[in-house]
Amino acid sequence: MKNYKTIIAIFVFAATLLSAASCTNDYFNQERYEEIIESTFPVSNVDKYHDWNLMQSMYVSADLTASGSDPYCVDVFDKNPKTGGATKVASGTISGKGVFKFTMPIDKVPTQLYAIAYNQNECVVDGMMPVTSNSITVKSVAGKLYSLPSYPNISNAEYTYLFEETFPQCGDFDFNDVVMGVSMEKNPKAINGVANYLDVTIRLRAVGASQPIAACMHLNGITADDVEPEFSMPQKEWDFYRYAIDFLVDPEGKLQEARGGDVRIDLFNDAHFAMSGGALDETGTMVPRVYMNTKTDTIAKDWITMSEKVSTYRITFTNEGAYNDFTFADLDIFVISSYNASYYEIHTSPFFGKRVVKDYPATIYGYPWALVVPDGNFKYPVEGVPIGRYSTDLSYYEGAYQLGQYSFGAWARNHSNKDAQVWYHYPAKNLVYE
Ligand SMILES: [Ca+2]
Repeated sequence: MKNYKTIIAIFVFAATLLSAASCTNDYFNQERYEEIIESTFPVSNVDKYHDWNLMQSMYVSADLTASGSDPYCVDVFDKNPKTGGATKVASGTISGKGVFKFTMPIDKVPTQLYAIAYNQNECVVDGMMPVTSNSITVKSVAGKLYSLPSYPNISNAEYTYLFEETFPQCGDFDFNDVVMGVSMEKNPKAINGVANYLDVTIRLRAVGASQPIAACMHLNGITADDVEPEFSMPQKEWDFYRYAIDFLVDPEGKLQEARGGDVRIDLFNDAHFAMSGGALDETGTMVPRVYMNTKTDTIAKDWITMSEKVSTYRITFTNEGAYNDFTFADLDIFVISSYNASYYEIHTSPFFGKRVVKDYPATIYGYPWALVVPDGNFKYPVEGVPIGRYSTDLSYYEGAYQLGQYSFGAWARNHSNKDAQVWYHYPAKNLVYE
């Protein structure tokens, strides 16, 4: 019965979308489309007000006027960086007084954070600060100096961007079609003496897809007036802009303009080719169109294991306010896949429906085809296993994150359920890629 319903839904869906492509947007039956998605999404009764957000916006309020008007870098850590195992969660640059933003996982807002304010010559704040109303205060005291920080091996907070390639169609919602670990490091002029750099490091972890997928990075709210026109990335031994979706062109180190006026960097044209490191299949002419790092079974040989591919993009900010306020909540990394002769962009929340590169004829706001999980060690589902499943008929949780009240399904059904906001820490054994 269930399968029959799904087949009919997919058939109607294809017909609906066909009319969308052949006519104008006005002929697209949005209501019918939403019904189809509702009936095929693996979790039933999804929260209508879901924002699919796992990040909390946080603030650093700094007053360094007691130390003069020189710019200082303020670094924030989740614990004392001298004791090991600390992660850097934020950096900003402050001359005198100022505020800057960062994000923390919504389920892990701490009661205190460690802050250091320093420049090339001196350190004026060094200690644990209480968190009040998602904010910490960093204040220097006249004449009080600490030794300059030199902490080896402090990692930056890394978030995981997960994509389902099938938008605007339903898919298996395993959210592993492209998996990227993303971290940001602010390296301000107060430390390097040159400029306010933002380094975005993207760790391409998996491509659990069989069709070509491109990717792009849009810096929300950042225009050409806020940044230098050129960015840098390390030279690759293979061409990130070759193959399949012959769509994005090599930006050759120049920031491009997004629709609406922000800046963007096209990342790659073909996730398989990027992940393979430029390797082709046994014919030597085709991109290996197989699952990469999402399968381990020995039955079908439609998969390979690849090393992760890491790239750092350096953007130079000229607008200090924009630099300080730029957080993961503004980092719109998305993928592009083709369906029915159109290219569709698949964005994470809150960028659902954004048109950065080109227009496309469908939008749906209630359901996700992409997620940001605020954890660099997030274990994504193995091929074909939905991230979570719940049907009111059966009333139990399934899928890769199925731990009852701490499951993806429970979160999908109620976005403000505090217990369920921790779902991403509780993978089901053998249903995630390890
Ligand atoms: Ca997949």
